[in-house]
Amino acid sequence: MIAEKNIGAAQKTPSVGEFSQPLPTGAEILIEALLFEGVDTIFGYPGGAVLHIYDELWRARERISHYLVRHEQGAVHMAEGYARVSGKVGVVLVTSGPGATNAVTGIANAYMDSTPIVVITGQVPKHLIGTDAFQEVDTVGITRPCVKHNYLVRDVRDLAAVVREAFHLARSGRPGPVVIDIPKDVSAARTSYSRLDHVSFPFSSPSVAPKKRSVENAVAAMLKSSKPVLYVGGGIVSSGSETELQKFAETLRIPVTPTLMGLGGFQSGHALCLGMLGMHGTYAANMAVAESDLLIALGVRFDDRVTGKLATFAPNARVIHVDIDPANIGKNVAPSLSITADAKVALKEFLSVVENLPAKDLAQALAAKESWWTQIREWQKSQPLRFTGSREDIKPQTVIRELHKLTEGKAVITTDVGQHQMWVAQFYPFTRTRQLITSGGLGTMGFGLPAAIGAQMALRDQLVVAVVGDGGFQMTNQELATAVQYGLPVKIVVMNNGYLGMVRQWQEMFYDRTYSEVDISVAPDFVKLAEAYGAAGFRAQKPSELAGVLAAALAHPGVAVIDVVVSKEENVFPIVPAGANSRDMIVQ
Ligand SMILES: Cc1ncc(C[n+]2csc(CCOP(=O)(O)OP(=O)(O)O)c2C)c(N)n1
Repeated sequence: MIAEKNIGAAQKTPSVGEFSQPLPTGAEILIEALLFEGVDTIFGYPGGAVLHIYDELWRARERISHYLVRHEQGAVHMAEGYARVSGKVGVVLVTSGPGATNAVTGIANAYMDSTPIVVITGQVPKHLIGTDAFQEVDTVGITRPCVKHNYLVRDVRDLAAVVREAFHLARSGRPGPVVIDIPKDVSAARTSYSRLDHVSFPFSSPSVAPKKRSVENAVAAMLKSSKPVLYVGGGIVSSGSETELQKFAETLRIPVTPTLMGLGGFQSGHALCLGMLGMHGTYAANMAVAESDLLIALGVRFDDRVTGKLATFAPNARVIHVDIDPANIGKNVAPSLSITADAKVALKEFLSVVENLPAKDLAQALAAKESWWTQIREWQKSQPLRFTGSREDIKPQTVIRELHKLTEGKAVITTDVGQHQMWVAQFYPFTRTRQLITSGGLGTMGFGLPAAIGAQMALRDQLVVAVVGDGGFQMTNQELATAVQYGLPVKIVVMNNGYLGMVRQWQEMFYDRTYSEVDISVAPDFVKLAEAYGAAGFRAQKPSELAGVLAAALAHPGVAVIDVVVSKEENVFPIVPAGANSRDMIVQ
């Protein structure tokens, strides 16, 4: 994992760039290498080990904008939000020691959700490494399990090649985070700089087309199947294959159920869409998977929040698994047929086979699925997503419905983790990819606000709304200062139930209502908090106030926090208890 070993392409063939001195420093080289990658935005926080880099960054400020955050975790979540809405690589710069450790939650989050980011960390000078020097941690060691790759750059001559490789790794294949740890003396050392335009990456094989035979076998199984389900995830988003997916599902009339990370990858309002599956998925989606005879899994990883008890997940189904990451295939569920490929490439291949079918074969395949659709419509009718309204309390589900109405379904939504996250997934029908930015794999409270700030940075003219819990908001609300400082007009809807709601729900349902350490009713006044940061604060306490307050806050031109006081003990339904069978959903 150190640079010397891993630079497959490190062509140490210097060509002198245009620098003030004959030979540039590591810091100058870093900036040039970042510019070469097209970087114009960095989220970061300075410190001793990165002072040379910050010094150069100041000189490069016309070409790269640096956004000063209030906590390094916020910087990484901002880079994630930025990357996920734009499809670009997000970039973070933090110092050694606590700067790096504060960034770890974000790095792990990006790893779990396959988000392309490059995190540059300062390190103590080389001669102090291993001496417990001030602000020294083994960043490469600490981040090793949660990065796609990491580097400790020991020689300034490697730096340009490392940056080139890091960006390539972050964005290629299954995207993810890459860490570059740069000792202070390396950022000060001088060498010549080569732009490495023509670097090849011997360690990465170009994406290969799926085998013709596998594609034909997969399509044959789909034609024959009388109860197929398309189970689609974040891979649809990363590969940008929503158009192919829709066309394919429509051609064979196969029902589609997206994961949390796949929401928007297939239009929620589409007649073939069953809604999300899994722990808080719809009844129809979970029943369809439970009864299915063929599960076509595209860009998913069979997460336990989706499968519940693995042994009884889709018990009657043959599984076709398409994923770009071979490590994902067979990890949790052994497929009958696997295709290691980009989802878009695979879908195109499937389509080309289907489109050349004789009309009679296609008609036969569609006829075989008719009774399946009758069954699915019955499930949908008998158990739709629902909740009980109230005249006294604002119901959290109503907040999401109202938000959907007021934003005409078009806003980019980020969330924290908890009940509100699931209500967003259930009650805000997403119609496009990259519209919902949420922490799926790691489940990181505090993700919502910084992710919204990063998203807003990339999408200056779009409405970005963070829906957060009163618990999660208190983990990263200091980033309100960042939003205000840079004029990023995010709207933050705080679903204030005075509890760590999702934990309280589990305690109510599975621990005899023993509410152990979940009361967070002692909290700041969120309106005053917003005002203290120079943002606008709004509050809705009664159902009659909700629409008006939300509308006013969304129309506010700057950063706005809306404290929505919601019913305290609402539960998310359906729920599949952890480790249970998905057909054992509790619906209400
Ligand atoms: C950093 C972190 N710590 C703990 C948890 C465990 N956890 C999951 S949901 C939850 C409660 C969240 O409460 P709140 O933010 O108020 O949202 P709500 O569930 O009420 O919508 C907790 C503590 C977590 N996901 N992340």
